[in-house]
Amino acid sequence: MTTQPEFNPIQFNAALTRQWQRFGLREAQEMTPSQWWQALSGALADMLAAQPGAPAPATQRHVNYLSMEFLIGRLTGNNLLNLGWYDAVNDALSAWHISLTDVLENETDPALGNGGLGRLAACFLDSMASVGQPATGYGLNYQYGLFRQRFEQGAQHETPDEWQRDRYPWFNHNAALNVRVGLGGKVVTTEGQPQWQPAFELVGEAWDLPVVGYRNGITQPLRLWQAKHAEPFNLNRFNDGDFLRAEQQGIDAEKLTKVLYPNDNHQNGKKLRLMQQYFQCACALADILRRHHQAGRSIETLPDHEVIQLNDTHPTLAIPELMRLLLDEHQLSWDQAWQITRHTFAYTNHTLMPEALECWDVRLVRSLLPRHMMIINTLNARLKAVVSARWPEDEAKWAKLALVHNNQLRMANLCVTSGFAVNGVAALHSKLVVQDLFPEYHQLWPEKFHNVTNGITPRRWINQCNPALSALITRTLNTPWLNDLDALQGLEAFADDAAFRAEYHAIKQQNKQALVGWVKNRTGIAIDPTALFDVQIKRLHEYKRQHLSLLHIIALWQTLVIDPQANRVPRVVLFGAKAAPGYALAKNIIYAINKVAEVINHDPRIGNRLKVVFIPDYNVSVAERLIPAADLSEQISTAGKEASGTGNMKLALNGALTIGTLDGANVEIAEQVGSDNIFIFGHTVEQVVALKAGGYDPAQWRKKDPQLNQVLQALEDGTFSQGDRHAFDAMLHSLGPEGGDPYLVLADFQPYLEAQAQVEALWSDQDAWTRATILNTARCGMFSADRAIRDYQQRIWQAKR
Ligand code: CBF
Repeated sequence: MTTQPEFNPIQFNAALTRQWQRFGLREAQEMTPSQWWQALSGALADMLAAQPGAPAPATQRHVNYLSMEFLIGRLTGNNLLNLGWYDAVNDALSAWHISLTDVLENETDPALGNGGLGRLAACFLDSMASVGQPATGYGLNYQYGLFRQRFEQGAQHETPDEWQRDRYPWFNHNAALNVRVGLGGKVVTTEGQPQWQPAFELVGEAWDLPVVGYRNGITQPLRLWQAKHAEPFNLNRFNDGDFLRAEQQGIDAEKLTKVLYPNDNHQNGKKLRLMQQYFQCACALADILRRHHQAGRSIETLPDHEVIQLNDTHPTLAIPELMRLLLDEHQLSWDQAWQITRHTFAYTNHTLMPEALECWDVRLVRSLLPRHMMIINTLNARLKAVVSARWPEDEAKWAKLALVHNNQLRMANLCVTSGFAVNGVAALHSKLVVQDLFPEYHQLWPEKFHNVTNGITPRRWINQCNPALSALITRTLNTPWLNDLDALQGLEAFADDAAFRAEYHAIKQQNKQALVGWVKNRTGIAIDPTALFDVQIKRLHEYKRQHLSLLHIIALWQTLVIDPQANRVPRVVLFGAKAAPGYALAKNIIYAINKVAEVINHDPRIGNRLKVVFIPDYNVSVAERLIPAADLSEQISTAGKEASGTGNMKLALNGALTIGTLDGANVEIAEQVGSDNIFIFGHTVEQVVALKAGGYDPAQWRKKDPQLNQVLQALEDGTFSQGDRHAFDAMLHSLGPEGGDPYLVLADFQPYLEAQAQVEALWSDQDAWTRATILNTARCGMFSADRAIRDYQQRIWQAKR
C-alpha cells in the first residue's frame, strides 16, 4: 500500500503564494477570511494534483460509483485530517497570525445531495480511498445545490444555493476529458445495423474533486460532469446582428446541470431530470471505456476490470447506454454485448417507498433516447421469454415483472434484470426487498440478492466533528482505530471506570456548551446546556414522523402546565430538516413545529424545562455540530419504511442513545449496543401490516386515548396559532379519518410516550446514562463505512463469478 507523503512547508508556502497573487494582492495578510479559505484550499489542491497517483492493484476490479448525488460536505478540514497535515498547516498559518479553525469556518458547503443517499455516497468514496479500493465517483456538477432554507413566521422559504459562485477551489478541470453526448433524433438502419442519429449534441466537462484516503497516500477522483453546448456561440447569428441570441444555445445547454432536484424518496417525472440522468450515464460510460482502452484492454474483458455500482435507480440508463455502445460502436453481437453488460452492473436499492420507485413514460424516453428504447424493448421481449418459461400463461406475473408495462418504463426492474447483484442497505431492508419488492426475481435469481448494511466514515463523523472525543479514544486505546473501528470495543472495559466516565461526560458537556452559543447566534434561542438534548435531524417526511415527536412535545408541555412542579427532566428538542419545496404536508409539519416552539419557548410557566428549536438550513456542517452534542437520537420512522438511516449510526457513535422503532439499521444498532442501552418502541413491521390489514382507523385510537385527544385538540383549537383553527389542517387531515394516518403516528403515540418515560428514568441517573453512552460508542464499530466497503468487495465487487 502507498504511504502518506510528508507535508512539505516550502512547497505549501509557494503554492499559497501563487494563490494570493491570483487575487492581485501584495501580501498574504491582505486576504479576507473567505480568500484565506480559497487560497488554502487551492494551494492544497495544487499540492495533491502534483503528487504521483497510486498504481491501481491489477487484481481488483475498479469500482465506478454512479450516483446523482454526492453530499460531500466541507472538504478542506476533512482532507487535511486524512492527509495528516492538519497540525502542520495550523502551524504554518499561525506564522501569518491566522487561525486554521477560523479559516475553515469560511468554507462553503457543497450541497450536492438531498439526504441519506447522497451522504452515503460521500462516505463510501472516503472509505474506498481509505481501504485502497480503486474507485471513481461519477456524478453531476450542479451549479445550484439543494436550496437554502429560512423560516418566515415559522414557514419554510427556499432560496437558491449558488455554492460555487466564487469558484470552488478544490475543483480540477481537465478539458482533455470532455465527452460528447447526444439527445433526441432518430434511429436509421443501414444494412440491418441500427444507428442513432441524435438531434443535437452536448459536451460533458469533467470537474474533479479529490477524495483523499486516510493517511495512505491514495487520492481518487469524484468526477462531476457539467453540461456545455458543443458550439456555445453562434458566430453567424452574431454577424447578422442577432447579438442577444448568439449565445442562446450555450445557455440552454448549461441549464441541464444547473439544478439538483430537491426531492428525497420521491420521483416527479420531469423531462429535464431524465435528461440529467442520461447525460450523467453517457459521460461516465464514455470515461470508463476510455480508461479501459487506454489500459490496452479488449472490450470483452470489461467486466474483469470494471464494475459499475448504481446508487439507486437514478443512473439506470447506463445499462442501455452500455448495450448501445457495444452493439453500435463496437459492433458486438447481442449475446456478446449482453454477456458483458450483465456482468458489469450491480444495483443498490435504497427504498421501498412506492412513490420513490422510478417509472418513466415510454414516449418521453423514446423521444429523447430512441435507440435506447429499442434496446430496452428487446430486453423486455427476452425477459418475457424467461418469465413465461418459469410461469407459463401467468399474465399477472408478467404484469409485475415486465420492464415496460402500461407505457411505463420501470427502472428497478431493468436494474435487477440486467445487473449481477442487487443489495439492500440494512438487514431488515434487504429482507423486505426480497420478500415484498422482488419476490419473483428472487425466485428466478436467488444468487443475485445480498445485504450490505450501510456505514459512515469515522474520519468525518467522529475524528473531524468530535475532536475531543476522538482524542480521548486515541489516548485510551493507544492503537490506531480510525481505520479499524472494531477497535472501539476496547472502550467497553472503561464503561465502569469512574474517571473515564467523568472524562467522557465532560466532553459531551463541552460539546453541548459549544452548541448553546451557536444556537443562540443562529436562532436567538437560549437553551440550557444541562438539559437533555433530544435531536431529530433528517429530511422532513411523513414516514420519518417528526410530527410524532411534536405530539410528545405538546403532551409534555401540557403536563408541565398542569403541574409546574412535576418531576420531569429538562429537555431541549432540536430539529433540523428540509422539506421538498413541493411537499405541502411536510412544510406544514415544519410550520407546526415552529409555531408550537414559539408558544412553548415563551411560556413563563415552564421556564427552562422545555425548549424547542428548529435549526434553519440543516446541512452536513450543521450535522457536524449537532451530533457530538446530542444526548438522545430520534429514529422514529414507521417500521418498514426507513431503508437504513445513517444519522442513527453517527449519533450512536458519538454517544447519543437512540429512541427508535425496529426499522432500518436501528435493528442492527439495537443488536450491537444491547437492549439496555437503547429505547425501542412501537409497532413492528409485522404488526404494522396486521394493523393495516385489519382496517386501521386512527379515529378509534384517538377516541380511546384522552391524552392523545387533548394533544390533537390543542393543535386544532388555535392554541399554537393565535386562534387560527386551520393553521395545521394539512397535518391534522393526514392524521385523521380522511387521511387515514398512513404512517400510524397515532398507533405509536402511547408506546413512544412510554419509551420517553424510560429515557427520563435513565437520564435521572447520570452515571448510568453515561455508561450506556460509552457502550454505544464502544459497540458501534460495525457501522464504519470501511466495513460496508469490505462487504461490497467480498459479496459483490470482487466475488468469484
Ligand atoms: O441508503 C442510504 C439512505 O438512502 C435513503 O436516504 C434514500 O434516499 N432512499 C433512505 O431513505 C435511507 O434510509 C438510507 O439510509
